[in-house]
Amino acid sequence: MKKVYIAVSADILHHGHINLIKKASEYGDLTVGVLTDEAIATYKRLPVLNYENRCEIIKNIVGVKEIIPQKTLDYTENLNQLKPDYVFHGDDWKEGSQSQIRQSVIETLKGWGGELIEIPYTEDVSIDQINSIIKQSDSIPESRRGKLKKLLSLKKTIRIMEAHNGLSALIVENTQVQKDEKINSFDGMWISSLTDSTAKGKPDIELVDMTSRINTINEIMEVTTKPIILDGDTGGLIEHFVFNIKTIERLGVSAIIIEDKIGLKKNSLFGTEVEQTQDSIEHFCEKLHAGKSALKTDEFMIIARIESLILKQGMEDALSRAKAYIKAGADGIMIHSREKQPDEIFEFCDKFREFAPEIPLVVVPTSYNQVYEEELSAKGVNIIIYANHLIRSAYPAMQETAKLILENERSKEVDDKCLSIKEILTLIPEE
Ligand code: SPV
Ligand code: MG
Repeated sequence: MKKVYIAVSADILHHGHINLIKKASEYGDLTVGVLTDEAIATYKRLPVLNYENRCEIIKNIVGVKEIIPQKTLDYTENLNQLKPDYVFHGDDWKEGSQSQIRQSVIETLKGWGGELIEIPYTEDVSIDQINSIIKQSDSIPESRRGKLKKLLSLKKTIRIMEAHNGLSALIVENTQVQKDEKINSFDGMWISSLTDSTAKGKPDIELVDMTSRINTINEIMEVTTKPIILDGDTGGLIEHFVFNIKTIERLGVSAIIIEDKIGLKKNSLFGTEVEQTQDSIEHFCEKLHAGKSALKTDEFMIIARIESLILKQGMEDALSRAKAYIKAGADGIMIHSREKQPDEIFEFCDKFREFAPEIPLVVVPTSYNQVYEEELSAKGVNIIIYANHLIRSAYPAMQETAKLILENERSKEVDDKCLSIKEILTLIPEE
């Protein structure tokens, strides 16, 4: 009997899958690789059904002989293990984001003379329509709030990008690139105080008030589904924080990060060039504890941000604060640095993991940006935030366009720097 292999996520199952299974099983004993929750989360939204449920469905379909987990989008590991005579897939992956994965399947099969058989994609399946229905329910606060915790349970390290309005959030939501045998995308959004303030032409000194921040959150929430982490600055007065946190939680935000500074807050990347005061451990712990007590769900996370390295207070101070903040109820720790080298961040990570093996650890590699995500991940970092890059890249592009128009006294010269009129008109679909 020949061996046949297909891989499916089976989160949305339709007659196209049944057709594929039927055809594949006619060629021999069919093994189905079911993509794990983690594998699905690396390239699209979190699965609606978990791995066990999806396996239960697949193994009861006529023609399926065996199921095995497929841990990545890439087939290589399973193919090398099984050495199937045939792999079946719909012909829809010849182009687009999965074409590299297809290529590696073809190469791997060559190792033992296996063959890839592609059957015509079942045209009348409107996956887009099904996805858009899921997307609508995915964006409501109740389904959105818990997504960050869920992602953290599935992936060792997640990648977050700043968004400061609906349009930048759509870029975070939808941008994907194919990289080797993976599809890279962002896992969620950071609503930065710096970029939210800058977009409004205001300095990053807690001047943009909570009502305005909530408007930004709502604008972003309305058009996206990925989890949101709010930069909560210092969290403000404890008496105000306990109210604000309930509002933020109710909106469907997944986490707030508050920093241990007090008084007039300035951006951390100024470091000690400007006057900034670190909060006392006792007072900040009181804030964390009060915040945690005010929450209504266990989905929402309060992450404590330590400014000791920014303010040159030393590693020991940073570590003892981390211990105290965890004890006060923090669901995670963010450690910030403005050094050009990652050494102090790496040292913190190593020492932190000695006493907090499970607590989510967040970093913002803006100044030490030569470091790859994989290196941070190996140091035990769970959340990597790109805190300001969309607005920082948009500004020079807009300024250049403005200058070119002034220089030329017409706009023809900026044509190739702009979306065409057709593109801008259709960028945001009407439904
Ligand atoms: C922000 O994005 O507003 C932050 C991160 O707080 S940083 O600008 O690096 O302080
Ligand atoms: Mg900030």
